[in-house]
Amino acid sequence: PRAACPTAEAVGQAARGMIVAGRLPDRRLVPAISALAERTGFPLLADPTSQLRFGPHDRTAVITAYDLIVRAGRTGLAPDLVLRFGDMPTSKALRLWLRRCGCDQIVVDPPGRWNEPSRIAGALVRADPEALIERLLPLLPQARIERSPWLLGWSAAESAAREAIAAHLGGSGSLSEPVLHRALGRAYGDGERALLGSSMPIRDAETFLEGGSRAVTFHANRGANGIDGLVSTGAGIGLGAAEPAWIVIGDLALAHDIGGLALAARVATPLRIVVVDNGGGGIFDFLPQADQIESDRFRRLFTTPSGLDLEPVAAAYGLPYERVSDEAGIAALAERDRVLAHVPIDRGDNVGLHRRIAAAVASATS
Ligand SMILES: Cc1ncc(C[n+]2csc(CCOP(=O)(O)OP(=O)(O)O)c2C)c(N)n1
Repeated sequence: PRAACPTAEAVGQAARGMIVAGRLPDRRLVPAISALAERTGFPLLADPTSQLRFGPHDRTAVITAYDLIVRAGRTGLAPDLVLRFGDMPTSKALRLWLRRCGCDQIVVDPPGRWNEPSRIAGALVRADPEALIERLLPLLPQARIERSPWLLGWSAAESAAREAIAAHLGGSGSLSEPVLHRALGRAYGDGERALLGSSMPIRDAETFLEGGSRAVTFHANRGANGIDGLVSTGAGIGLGAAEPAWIVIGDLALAHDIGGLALAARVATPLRIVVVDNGGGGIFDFLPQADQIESDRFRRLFTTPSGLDLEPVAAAYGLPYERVSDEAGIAALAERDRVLAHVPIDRGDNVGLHRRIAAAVASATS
């Protein structure tokens, strides 16, 4: 007989199990994790950088709008077991919600990694995730709770949230950051790479990227030095993979690695640099100090816009420049081999728009 496997026991006994997948460096684990979701009937909350949101694999259990769904706080969606792969997803709302729900959490952490900064896991499984899943699958009953009210509840919340977002963004004229990421999600091609910058691209991608059947690989570089070197990193990602790459970054991140444009202009692989020019760091408008400091001072101390004129910057490095102001312009970037796409965004309504969308999702999912 096979040795007992505590993870298989916990998964087999869970009535409301959930898989949470954060950043994984490549697409290697996609078949295994999606097979596990299929076998268990667990909803699969997938950060874009988990690589599970996009691809030809079975995506029926994939939940993309979890940040807004958990903010809405509907009861009945709380799990009794969480099985987590990769980093903790970016969403702070998800992190807090998982902490509050008090359920059992198993974090699968390959040796040499530390993916559990929240310190809420009941168990850390030090194993290669692929090997662990291979071991688990034959021990689990076939689709134990497939099409159960539990999974259907999550799928219904996902559809309702996506519809509420679409209804809200439908009539948008100019490009807002949510609309931009939705459009980018439709433009990324099969086999392409996308590097998502901090602060807002990684967050807005997490909330507004719908899934798709194209195998796109997402990268991010978060943390204390998260906005340094992103142009060079993106150029290196495309070159190393020998695949077309997108770099989606804010105006400040571009300023931090402006010298990287010299490399970006010369790499052999197609490279599309999308600069979300919202006049400095976008996240700060969401923080409490935004209303507590006089606006000029707030701009000088927190948002710190670069003030760069991007057209001559692109010209100086020999990069084709394009100013993009609508969704069709974003779609057209997929045809370009090399471009610095400048997307001016009016930051004035950004926080309000995010809050209205959250409210629309809350009423659609409650
Ligand atoms: C080297 C470095 N400096 C500062 C930070 C803190 N930080 C994270 S996001 C951010 C703002 C980035 O602004 P921008 O590139 O314009 O993107 P946006 O926030 O508008 O999405 C800052 C200052 C960091 N992560 N790395």
